[in-house]
Amino acid sequence: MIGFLAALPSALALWPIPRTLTQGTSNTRADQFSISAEGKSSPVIQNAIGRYLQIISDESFVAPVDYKRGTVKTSGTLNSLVVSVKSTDETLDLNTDESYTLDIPVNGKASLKAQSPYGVVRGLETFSQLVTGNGYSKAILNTPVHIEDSPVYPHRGLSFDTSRNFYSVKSILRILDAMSYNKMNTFHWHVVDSHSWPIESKTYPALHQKGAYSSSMTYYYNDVKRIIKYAKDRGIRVIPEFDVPGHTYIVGQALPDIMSCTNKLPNWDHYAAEPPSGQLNIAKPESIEFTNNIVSEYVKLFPDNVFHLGGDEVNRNCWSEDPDVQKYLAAHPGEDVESLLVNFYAKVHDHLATTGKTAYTWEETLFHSKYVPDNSTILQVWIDQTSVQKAVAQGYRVVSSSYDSYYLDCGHGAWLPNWDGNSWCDPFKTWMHVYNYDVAANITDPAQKKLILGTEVALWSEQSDEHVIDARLWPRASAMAETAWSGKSDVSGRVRTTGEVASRLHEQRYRMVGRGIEAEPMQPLWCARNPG
Ligand code: CP6
Repeated sequence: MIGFLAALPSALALWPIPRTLTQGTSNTRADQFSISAEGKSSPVIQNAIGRYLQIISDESFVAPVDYKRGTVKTSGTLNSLVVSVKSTDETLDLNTDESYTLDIPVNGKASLKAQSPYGVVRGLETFSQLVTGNGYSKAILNTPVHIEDSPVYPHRGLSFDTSRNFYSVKSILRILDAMSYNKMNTFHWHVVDSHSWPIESKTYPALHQKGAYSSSMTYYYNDVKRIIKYAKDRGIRVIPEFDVPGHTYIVGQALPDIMSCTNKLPNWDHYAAEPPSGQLNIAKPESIEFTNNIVSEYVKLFPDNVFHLGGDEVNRNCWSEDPDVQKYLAAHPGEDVESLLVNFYAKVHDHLATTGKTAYTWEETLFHSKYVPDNSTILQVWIDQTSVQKAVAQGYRVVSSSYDSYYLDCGHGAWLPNWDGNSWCDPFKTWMHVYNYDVAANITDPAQKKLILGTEVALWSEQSDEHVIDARLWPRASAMAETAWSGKSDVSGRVRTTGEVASRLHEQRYRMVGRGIEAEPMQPLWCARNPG
């Protein structure tokens, strides 16, 4: 018998909610227990066991208000959690099996069974969320617990921009931690853009030497490897994006000869979506050679088998008004800016294919150009929800970052004028708005549904950096994470409402705060005390 905790609504604490969960009516004391692997193990498993023992023993998540205090009668004690896996293969890709089964009896030995080390990672997160405490003692409520869980979508991502403002490695590792607390598994690293080139290049050192904000604001190879390893231990893939041929102004600092429309002022918006203008000069074979060399370099540094080639928001004026492009077109009748762009995409995608990697690209590559990507290409939709339907209807695999629902970068105003008279910020989205998005809306054909790989929230960084990132991301990204892991509805097919998940997300927000993530509050603390 331990003295704390009033009754909690069942499964209140878990985020994302497991696929199936059955609970009993007893409570189990969990002050001292071991976690160990039985049979096969692997570095990811060992690392995860150590990590979660620490998280649980830190007791960092203390229920925020009195509603958890009181007394609870425990009728048993947890002695151990034994982990077992079918395979120790640590490959992390779209086929990784993240499923797990967790059994916690009223007394004695709990078991966590998974197909892969990453199922263990997910199961340990769930287990850690079940251990609840009041700062003095710990218990698992409503035992015995039986959970069978697996994700609805294999791609549950965060698209993250480190070009507009810099993020320290430490802050990126913190984001990866928070992602793992929400069972997210893909860090799409939009590492470069027009504003800075913060990653070391061994092929063209001038890129980072001239293009990073400073040498301390540079991700050197060792930093990148550290991030990838840290992510892998948490079951998170790191997919890099080298966005071409638009969004490349900064390349001109190192290689001015392969650029078009560099920093046109004052009417930059005639040439680019965002200043400074500048795109690779697609009439020059050197720009394709440059891009292919970049691809060759970074496919080696980033082990993931998917590689993002950008392709978004190109501006045709940048090329049609470029004297080099005009000269080239005058000498090549039958060609035009569009055919040059198609040729560029084709050469770069073909080169990536020779490395054995799968191309990932923004939807414009298909929908806003005449290029027809190979069917193995993964499209990232952002402009239009109907693009998801159109892409799967054409047989493409798709990830949605629908800008209407998932662009989290705008921390304040809507389409209001900026200090310079331009407006650039999309409206602030509440967590409810994020939660309500359904990537599979209006798609009924099962074969087409299967082509939906998942979703990604996007955090563009014009107005974010490491000082604000926690509150900008969390708990809104958690809202997406649940819909991507658990789906929109429960096993009976009933769609979850924001009203019924609010208290659980509130709890998850406090859990993240307890674990060092400065997530934003959703509501007054009072509401947790007066649930209903
Ligand atoms: N940068 C890049 C951006 C955006 C995109 N690509 C963007 C566009 C519109 C809004 C927010 C961000 N800043 N490279 C679009 C994919 Cl509202």
